[in-house]
Amino acid sequence: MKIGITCFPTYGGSGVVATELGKELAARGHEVHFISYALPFRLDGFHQNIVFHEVELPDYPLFEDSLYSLSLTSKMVDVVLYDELDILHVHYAIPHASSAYNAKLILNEQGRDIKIITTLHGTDITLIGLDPTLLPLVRFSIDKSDGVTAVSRFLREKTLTNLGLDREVEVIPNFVNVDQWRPQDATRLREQFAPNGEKVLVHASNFRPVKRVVDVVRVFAQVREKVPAKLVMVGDGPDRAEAERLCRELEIVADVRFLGKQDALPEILSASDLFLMPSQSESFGLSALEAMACGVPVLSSSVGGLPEVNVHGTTGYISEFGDIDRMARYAIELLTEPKRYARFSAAARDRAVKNFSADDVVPQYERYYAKILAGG
Ligand code: GMT
Repeated sequence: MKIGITCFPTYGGSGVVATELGKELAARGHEVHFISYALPFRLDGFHQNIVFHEVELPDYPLFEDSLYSLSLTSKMVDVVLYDELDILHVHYAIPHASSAYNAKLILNEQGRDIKIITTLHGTDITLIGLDPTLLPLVRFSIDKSDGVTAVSRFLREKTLTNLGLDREVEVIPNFVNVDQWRPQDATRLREQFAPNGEKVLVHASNFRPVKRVVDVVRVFAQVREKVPAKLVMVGDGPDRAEAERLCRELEIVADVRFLGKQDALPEILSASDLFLMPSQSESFGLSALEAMACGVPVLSSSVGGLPEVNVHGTTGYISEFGDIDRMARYAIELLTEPKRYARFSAAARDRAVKNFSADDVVPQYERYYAKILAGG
């Protein structure tokens, strides 16, 4: 099959999922064409069967705002025609679904049919997609997609209710390559993080307000009073400065390391004991799944699709969003009971392998492509 994939190329779960899907599809013999304004950051190295098409923007003084969504449409038309794509699969509805629908209209005029699949990831439905400046277009372009998938049952329900849609939305969960994301020997890194054998708590995100990184610091501060522990913060974003300020205020700077953006996440996770995800909104929680695949239990909030990933009392614990005391209690419980911890760690890895491995989930996309191409 020849598949065009459009996603945001920068840091962010939807771009990660799209890129990993493209790599997995290419490894299965499909021809994959990425169409975006920059090379997706996880598309490192050379990959057989993968081509990247950069969307160039017109440079004209009259256009004060970016015309990206229009240039994207034009590039989609070109790639569909000249690389003879079978399907266009866009990740994150805004603006990709409407760009793809415009491309479909243009191609139809030329007697060329192209099927469009839109995968919904989260805030395209739960937040920015509801903004009155975008809502009519988001609703229309999702409705006009030949196929629509959502990364969790929660997001499927939100799509239908928030947008008032009555259409089929297939749930295909996010996935991990469980050979790459697995417990590794990270003894040396652990010694660096925790030279005196302290427990290591870890958080990884884009530090946007929705991730509640300040809650991460507050939970850690409580845990540290009962258990010798260190906190490792991976990623960067608008709330990093506030989290750093809070560490200074709480006088825990010596026990917290802000690493910024990092590539070696499987190793960092393998050197950690507990992953914290106290988010305010999360349609799935891909980084929680990555932690689980590395055998790291997750302490998360109960919002959105998180309970579909993290099973309370088995792979970690779930608390009401904002309930810092409860999260800290759960963390202390797990970190001080070695037998229970070992059970949770094994169950986290087991759940990732059995429910969310690329080998199981990618064929779900392949079957869905086939169904849509057959007019289903
Ligand atoms: O929707 C967003 O905020 C952006 C998106 C992204 O690109 O990071 O994140 C969403 O998609 C991820 C991949 O499917 C999910 O794991 C995240 O839970 C989801 N974020 C939110 O729902 C806030």
